Amino acid sequence: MPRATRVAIIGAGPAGLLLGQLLTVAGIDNVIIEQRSAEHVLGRIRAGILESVTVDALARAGVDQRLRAEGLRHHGIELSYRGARHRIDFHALIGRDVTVYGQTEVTRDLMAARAASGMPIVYEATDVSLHDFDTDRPRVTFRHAGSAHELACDYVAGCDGFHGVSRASVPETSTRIFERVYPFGWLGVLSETPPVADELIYASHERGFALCSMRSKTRSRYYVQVPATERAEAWSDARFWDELRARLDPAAAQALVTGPSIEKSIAPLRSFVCEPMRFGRLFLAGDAAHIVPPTGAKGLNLAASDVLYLADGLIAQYQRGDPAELDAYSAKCLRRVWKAERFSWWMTALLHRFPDADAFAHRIQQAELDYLVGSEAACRALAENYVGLPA
Ligand code: RFL
Ligand code: PHB
Repeated sequence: MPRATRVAIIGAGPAGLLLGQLLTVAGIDNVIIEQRSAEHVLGRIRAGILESVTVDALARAGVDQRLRAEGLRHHGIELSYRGARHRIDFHALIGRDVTVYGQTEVTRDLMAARAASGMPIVYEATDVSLHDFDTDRPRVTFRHAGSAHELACDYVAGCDGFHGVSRASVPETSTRIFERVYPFGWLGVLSETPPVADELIYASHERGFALCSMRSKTRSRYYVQVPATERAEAWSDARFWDELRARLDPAAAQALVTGPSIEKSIAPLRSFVCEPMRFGRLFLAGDAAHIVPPTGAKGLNLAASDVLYLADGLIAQYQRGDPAELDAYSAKCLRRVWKAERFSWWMTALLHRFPDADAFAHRIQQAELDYLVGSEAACRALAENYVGLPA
């Protein structure tokens, strides 16, 4: 176990693994410390849509071979409401597209690259604690396989997600938190069945929102909006498929191929931003600093853009002794983060049923959907945000 490194990275989700790889490629020593096992990290089914900025970041990290071969390029999405579907053609509107490639696969590719690089990664670390990041000599302590360890470093990258130790180590008086918790969650099912359509369908229905997504041409990912208090155990596969079918347009409901679920879980929906994203020599990146509701497919992509900025800042510092990019890190990230927060909040408000919405709110929501599908300008605004704003 190394006793010192340049950058200590807390968390081996996509943010931590990608940062590790970008630094390794640039010749900057780093150690990743993760509290769970590699199998546990790979078992979490999460995001599925990559922006081109994320694909480019993975290419720069040298982990895009399988993504290029197996990822599905999608030129648009479909919106379904009042029994009909309306296509938003990203390619025609703005000449760009997105790639369908699961977060699990991104993580698997990054883990393989880490193993090949020989750079240290510690799984199943417990009692991870951050010390002295307000000085020039930060340290990370943790326990692993029964013994205590201390790692001295120049910088700490807090990539340990929403519930991690990094943000929690910062005094509350040094942060400002912005938060919105939604009164519903998404019940998700993964199944070894062909997707109902060639592209994603985002459905707004009086029974609630539904999303038809996919991982490949033979594996589907579906979601239905459920109350925040709901438990996944209350949903048999049959109940899930009936509810999904009820929220789709007749053609999609007819075409839906069902099968046993491989995974079923509920994700709460939340908007959250912690400002700033830097505290002395501690930098927060990804879900450790911000959460978006999944409606805009932005969570994983924001984690990737934070990490790109952080890697560039650390490279400028180590290779040229130039601290300017690290100094600008928080402000630069937050500008992009807030635009993604706005878009994700807007998509969520547009497509979900809110339990406290009155008749006026319903009419406004319907009018907004009608305006959107009838206006090229509005469709272009959605397309521009969905495929991802420039890094
Ligand atoms: P992650 O993926 O949460 O990884 C953080 C890692 O840090 C570890 N960790 C610690 N390690 C050491 N010490 C500690 N004290 C630690 N505490 C935690 C954790 O075990 C974990 O391995 O954050 P990262 O890397 O920032 O990546 C962000 C993305 O994972 C996230 O934005 C998206 O997955 C969000 N998200 C979704 N985004 C989408 O774009 N589309 C989706 O469909 C979608 N579904 C989801 C999601 C997030 C979910 N969460 C967080 C509950 C579904 C769920 C259920
Ligand atoms: C997914 O495939 O899991 C997915 C796709 C698009 C979203 C959210 C989740 O907006």
